[in-house]
Formats: sequence, structure tokens, C-alpha cells
Amino acid sequence: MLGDLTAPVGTTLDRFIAQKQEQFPYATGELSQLLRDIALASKIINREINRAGLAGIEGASGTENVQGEAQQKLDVVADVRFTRALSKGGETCGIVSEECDHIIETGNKHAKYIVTIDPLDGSSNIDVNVLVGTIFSIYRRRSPIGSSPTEADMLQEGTEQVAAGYVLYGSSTMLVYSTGYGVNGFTYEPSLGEYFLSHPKMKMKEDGKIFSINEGAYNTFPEGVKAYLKHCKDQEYSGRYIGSLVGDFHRNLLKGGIYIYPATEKYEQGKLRLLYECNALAFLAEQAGGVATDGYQRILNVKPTSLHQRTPFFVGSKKMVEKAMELLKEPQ
Ligand code: AHM
Ligand code: MG
Repeated sequence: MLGDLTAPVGTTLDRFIAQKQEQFPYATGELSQLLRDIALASKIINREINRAGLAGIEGASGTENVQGEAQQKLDVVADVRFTRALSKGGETCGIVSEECDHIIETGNKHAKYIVTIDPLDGSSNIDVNVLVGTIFSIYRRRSPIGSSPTEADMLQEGTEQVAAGYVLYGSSTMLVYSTGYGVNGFTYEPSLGEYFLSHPKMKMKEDGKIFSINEGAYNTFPEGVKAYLKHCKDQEYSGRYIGSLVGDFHRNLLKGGIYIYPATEKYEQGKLRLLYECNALAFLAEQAGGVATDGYQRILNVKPTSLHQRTPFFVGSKKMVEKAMELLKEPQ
């Protein structure tokens, strides 16, 4: 069944944002505009990704990012697009991006917000036509309006997020975000150039049967993680790992499951970055009824000490994450 093809496509992202703003009589519209800026940049990235194989922009750029990882050409394209959109949009005073070691000053000294962003996560998947994502968090600045943004603006706990979300460039492109009042998902209609509300009030199942982890480094996992994986296999759960955090998180959000990137010998603090990967997804997970921890404590309570800080990450259905934490605490 194709469903009712004559049905109206429904609420656009713009209308949804406007409706939400109306519910807050004192809202000034700046956050709404910022969300629109992100949506616009994501449409441009979506276009670039869709023609990557033709435009000669897949593959490595020959440069490295701040963590010494090879940058893909599209990483750089996405970084430029988002930085430009946020700078021109005027609502963001500073940005922390995975692709840049220092704080990016947008020149909008009077803007209220700062953004932390991974413009294109999982970008090594582009060459093989597998989905990638953008992950973002929005915070209110702490420094005085009119001044340059500071590290203190950027190093806020995840609990301080005003909004967070991701864009998934997959078989269809989706924007999923929360301003702290639940999680809503929008699907992009490319012929109209609009996002439409397709997944209202998203909820994560309390329990699930999917575990997502790269077992290549199994030998160096903490014993508690090994014990949890044994538990998953004893229960005959399904192992699913795309290697694109947004994709793995999104599937688990819809179906119930757990994503784990633990500490390993290679990545002693885990691989994922607190400020622009884990905090946003932790915020969304909690808003959808899930849980996100570093194995021991709530991700959103971690006090960041540096811009590109890494953390072990356990996120997903409440019961699954709690079980993993229980086994981590047990002496093995
Ligand atoms: P990136 O920011 O360099 O793309 O790395 C983050 C990605 C995640 O999307 C993914 O879950 C993870 O790295 C995969 O890492 P690994 O190849 O070690 O499993
Ligand atoms: Mg990343």
C-alpha cells in the first residue's frame, strides 16, 4: 500500500517553528531563525552529498583536522557551508566545529547563541554511498552581549543546551531536533525544497533488541562492556553497526536499541567528542525517554574541560543502557 497519495503533505518545518514560537509570548524569534539557518545549510549539504559521486567531491581532501584525522572533501564543504550560514544568519556569535581547533568567531558580537557542530559525521561512508549526518547543539552564551565569545561559553554542560538535533542524509534526508519539549522529526521533500513534519513526538522504546558497536577493538574493551556484549548475544539481540553515529542512533531511536563507543586501547577516552557529538544525542535521547551515559554518569552532567574532549558513550533504550552500566560496575 502506498498510502493516500492525495493527502496533504502536512506541516512544514518553518510553520512548525513559527507555531512553537507563538506558544512563548516573550520569544524574540532568534532561536527560530537559527534553526532555520541550520535547516537551510543542511539543504545545501544534502544537494552536495547527492551529487558527490559526480562532482568530484568524494574522497580525502589531503588535509587533516584538529584530531589528526584525514578530512574528506565533503567534511570541508560542510564546514564552510554551516559556518557561512550561521555567520550570515546573524544569531550565532561563536561556533565550535569538529573541523577547526579554535573557536570560530562569526563577527556577530551581539548574537545570543553559540553552536557546537559536527558538520559531517561519518564522512568516510560517503565514498561507499552510505548515510552520513550533521550533529548540532545550541547554547545561550555566558559572556556579555557585544563581546567576543569565550571558552566558558563553549564549555557548558549538556544540561544547558537550548536545542540540539541532527540531520541524517540517508535514503531520505531527515532533520530531527528538540528544544527541550520532546523530539520531532522532519523529512525533506527535495522537489519542494521543504522539510515536513513526519515523525512527531518521537519516543525511544524503554527496551530494545539491537546493539550497535564496532567489535573490532573487542580485545581492549573494558571487562564490563565485554560482559554486556555477552549478555546481548545470550539474548540473541541483533548486531547492527553502520559506522555513522547519526544513522545508528536514528535506527535505535525508532526501533529501540543501544549504541556503544567505549574506551579502547586506541581511544582511551572513547572516540566520540562530547561537545558536538555526544551532548546533542544525549539531549535527544533523554527527551525521547532514553538514557545516555559515559558508562558511569549522565553525559549531560559532564563538565567539559576542552573543546574537542572525547568521552565513552552509551546511548539508547533505558533498560539496555542501565544493564550495561550495571555490568560495568560489577567486578568481573
Ligand atoms: P568522525 O567524526 O571522524 O566521522 O568519527 C565519528 C564516527 C561515528 O559516526 C561512528 O559511529 C564512529 O566514528 C565509527 O568509528 P569506528 O570506525 O572506530 O567504529
Ligand atoms: Mg564526527
